[in-house]
Amino acid sequence: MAHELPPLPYPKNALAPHMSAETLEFHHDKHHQTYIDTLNGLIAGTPLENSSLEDTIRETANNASKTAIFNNAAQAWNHDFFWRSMRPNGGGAPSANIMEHITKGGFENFAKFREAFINAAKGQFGSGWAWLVLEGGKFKVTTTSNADNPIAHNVVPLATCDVWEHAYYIDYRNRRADFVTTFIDILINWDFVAHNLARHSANKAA
Ligand code: MN3
Repeated sequence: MAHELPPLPYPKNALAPHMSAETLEFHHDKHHQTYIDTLNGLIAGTPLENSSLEDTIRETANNASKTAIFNNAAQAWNHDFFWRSMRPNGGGAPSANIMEHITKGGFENFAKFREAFINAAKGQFGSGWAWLVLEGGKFKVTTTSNADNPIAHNVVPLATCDVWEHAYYIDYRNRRADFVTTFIDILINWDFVAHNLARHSANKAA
């Protein structure tokens, strides 16, 4: 079964003006679609043809002969996760449960966490992703380069912000700092973070 482009979880104009319909048209319909199409071409007729994206990522990570498959599978997965990491009227203060995880993760308060996320996203040199992850049971802010993602490192992703230039160039030009600040203040979907946290806890208990 070939992979298919998952639809956006909201209409294309739902995040405007913070992320325009034009950005989503290019980023979802063209960039994300291309990763899916390229991946399907690379795995056609191979044993990976029927694997989930997550399994494909785990099976091809750190395998130099499978770099192209890894890159396209990880980018396909990362983008779907990124769309769901945002929502219309997102941002704001997270729930008490998430706040507790933030302070347990060693962040003094929400402002310090916010600053750490913005600095990490700003500091990722070149293309990549900024992540909120659960590592060793604790919230942590990390970045990855190019297509790399936490799944390849057995870390639990909770939310991500795409910091490839194509994610912000139409709306913010070169101003990555403004884009990532908008992401954490206005776009992030804290319910999705809570959902990923609950899913991880349920898996661990099972
Ligand atoms: Mn992208």
